[in-house]
Amino acid sequence: MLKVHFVANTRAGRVIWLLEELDLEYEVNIMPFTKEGLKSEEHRSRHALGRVPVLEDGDISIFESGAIIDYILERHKNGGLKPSVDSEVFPYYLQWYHYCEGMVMPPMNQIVVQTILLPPERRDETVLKQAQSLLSKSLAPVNKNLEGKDYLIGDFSAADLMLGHSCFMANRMGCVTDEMQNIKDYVARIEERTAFKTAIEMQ
Ligand SMILES: N[C@@H](CCC(=O)N[C@@H](CS)C(=O)NCC(=O)O)C(=O)O
Repeated sequence: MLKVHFVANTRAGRVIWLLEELDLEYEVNIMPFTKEGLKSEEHRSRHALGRVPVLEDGDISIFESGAIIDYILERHKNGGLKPSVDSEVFPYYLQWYHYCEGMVMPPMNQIVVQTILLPPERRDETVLKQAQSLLSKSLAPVNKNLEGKDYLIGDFSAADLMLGHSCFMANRMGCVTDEMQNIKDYVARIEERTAFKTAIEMQ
């Protein structure tokens, strides 16, 4: 049975969302977002940095949400939620899938560090402003791409599990401005999905 090591309100929600979309059976180890949970010897043996998500499948234990999602699609769902290699949207599927961790999440991480994780006396307003500006710039092409489309490549795909989840998080953090109406509509569409609701409500 697939087992997901999970913390609420993190990227681990992407994996639960996928498993729910595919209607696959899984177990969840819900951990608190605390040093005791994430940085325990037990969890560091699964992920040296003490992070989530981690997926176990029999003897296999892997981390990185993008790798986990692709692994599940290939090994457990025969490439479902992913266009075929010869499809005309395949290159754009890959592009948006990787744009998430490559371009959108680095400034998002910095914003979380500067507004939530660091104690107030160690926060840096300049670093925060730079990260907010970079996040806005990174989201602008996503907003443009969504013009006239329900999802990133038209039909719902695993690229939405990655980048759609980040858009949801960015919107919740107040980082999606009114000019990015396509992203706001996209997030509203995602929030209507039953599988997404299950993942986001898991505590
Ligand atoms: N690129 C990794 C990022 C993993 C990551 O940083 N996860 C965060 C939660 S969203 C975490 O576990 N943070 C705990 C910490 O920083 O101590 C992925 O996509 O899985």
